[in-house]
Amino acid sequence: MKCTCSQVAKVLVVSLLASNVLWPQSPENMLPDNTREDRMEWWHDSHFGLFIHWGLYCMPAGEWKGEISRKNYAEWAMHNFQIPLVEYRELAKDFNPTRFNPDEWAKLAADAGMGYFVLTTKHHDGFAMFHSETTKYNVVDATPFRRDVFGELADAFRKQGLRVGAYYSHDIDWSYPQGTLSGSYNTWDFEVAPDDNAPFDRYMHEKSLPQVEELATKYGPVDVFWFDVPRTVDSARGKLFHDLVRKHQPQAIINGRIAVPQGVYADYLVPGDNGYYTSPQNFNWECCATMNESWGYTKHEKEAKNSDELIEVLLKTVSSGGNLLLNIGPKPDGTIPDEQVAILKDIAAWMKDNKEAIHGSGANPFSEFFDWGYCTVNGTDIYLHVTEWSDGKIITLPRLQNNISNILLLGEPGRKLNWKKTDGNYAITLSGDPVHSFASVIKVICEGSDLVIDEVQLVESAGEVMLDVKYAQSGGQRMSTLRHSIVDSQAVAYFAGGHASERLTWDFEVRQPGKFKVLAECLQPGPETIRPRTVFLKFGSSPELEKDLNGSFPEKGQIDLGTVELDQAGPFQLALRVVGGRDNVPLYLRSMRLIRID
Ligand code: FHN
Repeated sequence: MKCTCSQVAKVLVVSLLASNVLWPQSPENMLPDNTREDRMEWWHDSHFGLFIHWGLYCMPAGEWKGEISRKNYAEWAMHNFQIPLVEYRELAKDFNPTRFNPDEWAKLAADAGMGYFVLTTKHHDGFAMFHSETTKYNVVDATPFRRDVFGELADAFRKQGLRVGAYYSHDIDWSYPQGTLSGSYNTWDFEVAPDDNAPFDRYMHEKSLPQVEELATKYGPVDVFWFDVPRTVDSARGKLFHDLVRKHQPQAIINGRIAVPQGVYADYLVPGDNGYYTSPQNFNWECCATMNESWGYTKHEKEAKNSDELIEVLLKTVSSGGNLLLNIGPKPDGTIPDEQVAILKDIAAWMKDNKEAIHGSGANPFSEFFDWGYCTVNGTDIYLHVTEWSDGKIITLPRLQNNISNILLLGEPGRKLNWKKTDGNYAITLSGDPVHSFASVIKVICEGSDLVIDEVQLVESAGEVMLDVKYAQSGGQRMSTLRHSIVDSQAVAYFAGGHASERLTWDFEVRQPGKFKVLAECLQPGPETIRPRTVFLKFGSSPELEKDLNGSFPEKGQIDLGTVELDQAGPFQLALRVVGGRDNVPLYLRSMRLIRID
C-alpha cells in the first residue's frame, strides 16, 4: 500500500492529549536535479561501500597519557582529552604506517562485494590524509611516512574497478580557531566568540574550501564527496561547497551532510550514525555503520558487532532501497584490525554466492516486512534472504500475480525447493540445511515482463482495524533506534528511545465514522517495568495525541492508549512515535489495533 494519500481527517480526541510536534521532513529539502539519477546509477547498483576512518587519532586509539576515554569515538581523541594542538601535532612525527598496503585493502573491499570506498581525507582534528598544498599539516609533509594515502587508495581501488570517495570534515576543525560554531570547537587552545561568524568563515575560505578544491582537482574522478557534520554550514555556505565540487567533478555524488537543513545541495540523505530505515523510502539514502562503536581505531572497544549482525544490516538496508557504507578503523602500523578483516572475509564468503541478490537489486516490492528474512528484486527475479531457516518451514509470498517459472537456491543451484499457489499466495517449502549459517538466498524467477503484486489493503473488518507492524512504513530523520526486526520468528518494531522524529505509519480505511479503542500489542519483555515514555499518535492531519506510559508491563503485552473518534468513513493514516525510554526496556511492538466501540 505504497504512497496512498491519506485523507485529511478531523479527529475528535476523547481521552488522549494533543501535541503539536512537527517532524523534520528532510527529503523535502532536496533540490530538483534532472541529472541526479543518471549520476547515481552506479551507486544504486553497488549498494555497498567501505568507509575508512584513518588519521592521527589511530595512535592514541582511545587512550591518552594513561587515561581511557569514557566516550567511545576514538577519532574524537583531541577533543575528548582536550589535547593541545602543539602536542597533537607531534603525533604526526611518529605516524609511519609502513605496513599500509592499499592493494590489499582494495582487494578485501572488492571481494566483500563493495563498489566504492570513502576515506577520511580530513577529520575534525584538521590533519589531511592527502598531499595538501593548503597546509603542511598533512600526511606527506608532516610525517616520516611521506606517502599520499588518499592518492594511493584511489589508484588501488580503481584498479579493482571500484569507485573513489572523499570524506571531508568541512565544518568541524580543531586545528583552527572556531572551526565550527556548533559548540564542538577547540576551546582549550583558542578563545571563542560563538556569536562571531568571522573566524568560521575565515577557516572555511582559508582551509576547507581550498582543500575540497584540491581533492576535486588532483585525484582524477572523485565519485563521492562525503561531507560531515553540518552545523555551521547553512545552505548559503553549503552552496559554496556544492558549486566547487560540481565545477570540477560534475559527475560526483554529494551526501546529505553537506549543509543544514540536511538534504539541501545533496544527492542522498544519511540518517544518524548507524541509522537506517527498515522499509523502502522514496528518496536516496545511505546507512553509515561501524563494526563496533568507534569509527577510528581504538584499543578499548566496547560494542563489537559480528559478521551476521552486519550482514543483517546490509540486508535491512538494501531491502529498504538504501546503501550501506561499512566502516573500518585501521591501526597506526597501516594494518586493518584482525577482527575487521575477518568480518570483511565473512561477508566476502557470503557475497560469493549471493552478490546477484545485492548488486543492481531493488527494494522489497511487497510492502511488507517478513518474519522469515529480507527481500530484494531485480526485474522479475525476486530474492528471498532467509534468515529464519528450518527444514520443512513454509514461506509465503503474498499477493504475487506472476507465474513462477523456477526457484533456485543461490550457492546450491542443484537443490530443488517445492512451491505451490494457494489462495492467491505462493507457498515455498524450505528443505534441508541452510546454505549459509545466517542468510540463505532463494531466487524466485517469475514469468512476464513486469512483476505484478497486489497492494496490501488494511480495511476495517468486523469492527476492527488490525495494523500489523509488518505493514508499517518506517520514517524519520536519525533512525537511531526504531527498527523492524524479527524476534521469536515474529515481525516486531523495536522502539528504544531514538530521535523524536522516528515513526511508523500505516494507511488504512474505516467503513464508517465512529469511536475506536486504541491498543498497542507488544511482545512481553519479561518482568522489567516500562519506565516513563510517551506514545504519540497522529491520525491524518489532525493534532497529535499523546499518552504517557508508566509502571509495569501490562498483561499479555497489551497497552491501552485510550480512544479516538474518526469522524468520516474512508482512508486515514496513523503515525506512531514513542519518545523517551533510552537505556530502558525496549518496546517490541507487534501491532496496533483499533476496536470500534461506537
Ligand atoms: O563526528 C563524526 C564521527 O567522528 C564520525 O566521523 C561520523 C561518521 O558518520 N560522523 C560524525 C558524527 O556523525
